[in-house]
Amino acid sequence: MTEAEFKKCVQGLFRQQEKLLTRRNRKSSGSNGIFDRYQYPVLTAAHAPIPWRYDLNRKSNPFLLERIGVNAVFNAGAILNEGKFLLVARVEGADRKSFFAVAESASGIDNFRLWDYPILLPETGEPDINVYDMRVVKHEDGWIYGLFCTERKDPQAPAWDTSSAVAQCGLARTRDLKTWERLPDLKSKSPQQRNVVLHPEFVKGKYAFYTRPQDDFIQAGKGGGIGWGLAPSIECAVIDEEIILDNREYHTIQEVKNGLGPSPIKTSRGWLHLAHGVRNTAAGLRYVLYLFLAELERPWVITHKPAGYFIAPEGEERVGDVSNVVFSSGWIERNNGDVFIYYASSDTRMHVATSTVPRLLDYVMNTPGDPLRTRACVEQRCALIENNRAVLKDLKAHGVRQAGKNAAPPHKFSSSRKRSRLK
Ligand code: M1P
Repeated sequence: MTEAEFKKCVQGLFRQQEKLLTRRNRKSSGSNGIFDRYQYPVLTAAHAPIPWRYDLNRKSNPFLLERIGVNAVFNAGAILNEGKFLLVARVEGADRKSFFAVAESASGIDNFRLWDYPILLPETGEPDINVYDMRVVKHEDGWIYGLFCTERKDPQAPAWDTSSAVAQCGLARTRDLKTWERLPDLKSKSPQQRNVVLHPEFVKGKYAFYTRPQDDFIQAGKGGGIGWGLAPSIECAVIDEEIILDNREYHTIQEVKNGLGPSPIKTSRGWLHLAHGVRNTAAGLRYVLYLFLAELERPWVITHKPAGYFIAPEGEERVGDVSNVVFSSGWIERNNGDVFIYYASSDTRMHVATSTVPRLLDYVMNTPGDPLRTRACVEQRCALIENNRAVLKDLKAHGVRQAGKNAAPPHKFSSSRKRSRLK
């Protein structure tokens, strides 16, 4: 490449990326009334700045090759800071190691740009091999905390086993998301901790954590799920006792595992939570998002929990490095009650969905819970149909016509008739 050709190619790289970074994002059609999806992902590997990936010096890179690739950008924490929507994204290099980087947008739905440098996170005395999935929490003590998963090779694993890891909760804090102070990792009785989230307020004068104890906890017959525990200090956070706040449950969207997403939103009716549930399928694990509400005074007590999922992977979201996954570790509530839900699809890219606190509360408080039996589920649906028939009759009386109306009455079989028909 001549010098002129090289320059042209460099300009081409920037021009192409600029198109992506300035692209407008619009609401997709077909909302279910609970939230709106958007046409494009908000952050992808292609959003990683050119200087992070290319050596732009013709002498050391005469073919203008991409030197340090980025594989995916996903599972971001989120915070509104000085009026800007900030995502603390998990950026995964082509080398499989993840790190954190802040992306900023004025609208929250498009034009996210990563800051010039990724976060250079301080290490503890026991260096992290990999870090991922930071939850960002503005705590009432005045600090912004980042809680993330830190993974290191399992020291107990035999030499041939090069994949077993120990996952624990790493802690860091900042005032500006640029300079970070690393704190010792959270200590609990569980040998594995992922998806740990800090509650934004003190509870009984202590720091409160949502946890996800594993292995020993489950083997001890305690079930496992989203846990809750208190620590007197954050500089040396130790949880002595964990209780399970939201259990795994047979034949639900969270039968294999679950984990909390971002820190909860405080509403007049309780703490609003976003979490992920995992179930098994013949095609592997399926991750979906669900919501629940907990008491204001006793945040470890759930008051409302709709059955099933709130967001499940759809369309292109279904495919990626780990397919059939949606995962959220960040959402933002604006003063006017708008809620921006940031979720990743298939461990590959970030999306946004928007809703409002009143809508989400209506969904959480008035959607029936899971009765855990198929017959009871059908009864719930029949009750809805029955009510709607009365409403529709009334609407018809006022001249509203229904498209594709099927006037057949609901079948009401007695148990014995049902049995004979099924034979
Ligand atoms: O691959 C799906 C997700 O798997 C893990 O989440 P969990 O521990 O809840 O199963 C994490 O590795 C997460 O980053 C990933 O998105």
